[in-house]
Amino acid sequence: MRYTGLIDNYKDRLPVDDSTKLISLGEGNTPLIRLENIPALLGKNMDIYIKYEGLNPTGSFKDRGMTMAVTKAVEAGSKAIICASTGNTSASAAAYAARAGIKAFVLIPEGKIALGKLAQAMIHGAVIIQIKGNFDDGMRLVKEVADHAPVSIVNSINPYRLQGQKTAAFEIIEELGDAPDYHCLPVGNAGNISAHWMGYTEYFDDKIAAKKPKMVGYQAAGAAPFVKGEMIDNPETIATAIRIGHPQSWDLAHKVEAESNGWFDALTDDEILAAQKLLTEQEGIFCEPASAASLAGAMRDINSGKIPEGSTIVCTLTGHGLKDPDTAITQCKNEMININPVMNEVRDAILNNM
Ligand code: AN7
Repeated sequence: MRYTGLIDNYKDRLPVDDSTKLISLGEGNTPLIRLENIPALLGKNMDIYIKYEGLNPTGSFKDRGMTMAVTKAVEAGSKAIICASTGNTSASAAAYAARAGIKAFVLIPEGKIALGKLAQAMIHGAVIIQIKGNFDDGMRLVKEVADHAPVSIVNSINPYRLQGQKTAAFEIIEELGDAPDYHCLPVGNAGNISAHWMGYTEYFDDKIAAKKPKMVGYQAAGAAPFVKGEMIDNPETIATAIRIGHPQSWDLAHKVEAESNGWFDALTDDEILAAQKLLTEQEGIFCEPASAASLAGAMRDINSGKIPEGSTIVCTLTGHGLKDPDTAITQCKNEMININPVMNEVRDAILNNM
């Protein structure tokens, strides 16, 4: 059977009917990869799984929400969508708008989105509006302008986004046979952690899962309003995807924390980059910096015993590493070897580096 995307796969659990025209690029159904080498390095007996959301059509989890949001926008007769974005939402909105034959307007913080994401928004033909401000400024403007122009907002304040994104939890339960003990995610606006909790709760209530996980949200230290307990006006982090100080799902996320007995914590940029590198070198999995916050946090909490030995853990890697080539190259200090095009020099390069 050909896989035709997550709405088709879960149509009984999503707000569509037989007459709804689905706008899909085959999103969802992403790999759940068991870590082989990192648990041994930690010296712990742990089942750590990576939900590799970077393998969605535009390279991030946003596609799960965007297929729903754009499907419903088109169904409602909308001819244009709009979002503020740290990059991935704009890339996804641009692609799904192209697929639907409608217009995408994207507000991005000038100079603060990763190169791959900018390339995507541009090549798909979105109208790119760079603002001299950050994501939070963009979000405020998008909400204001939606009352003055015929555009549908496709940020995660659009409830269809979370409906689409909850399907990641369904897939995990189906593959593991139950929910994990802990689910770790990077947190920006906190839409995704809230959507996962919706999915876990739905399968638990329908007795498809016997348990629900503790939800653990990790932020970048310079952009950690949930850890600080209040909004932040000038968020800063190398993980530009989660450079957000005024999360849109503030109340929802606190509900998730309380209901799941989970917690929020923050990682420094150095910790985030170290986890990104460890994952690429030890497991062959390349994610963008923001995504690595989930593994960085999980490793810290495993080491401290906060996440006990023997637990089953899922870490979501929200975006592909190719989204941000600059940060990847900059952090690789191992220099390239430059040689003349002769065999001896190639041989020496090999023998000196075995
Ligand atoms: C790779 O694209 O907010 O906590 O505008 O791109 O649901 O906000 C991106 C967020 C984590 C945080 N990882 O998810 C945007 C945007 C990556 C991301 C998050 C984002 P939420």
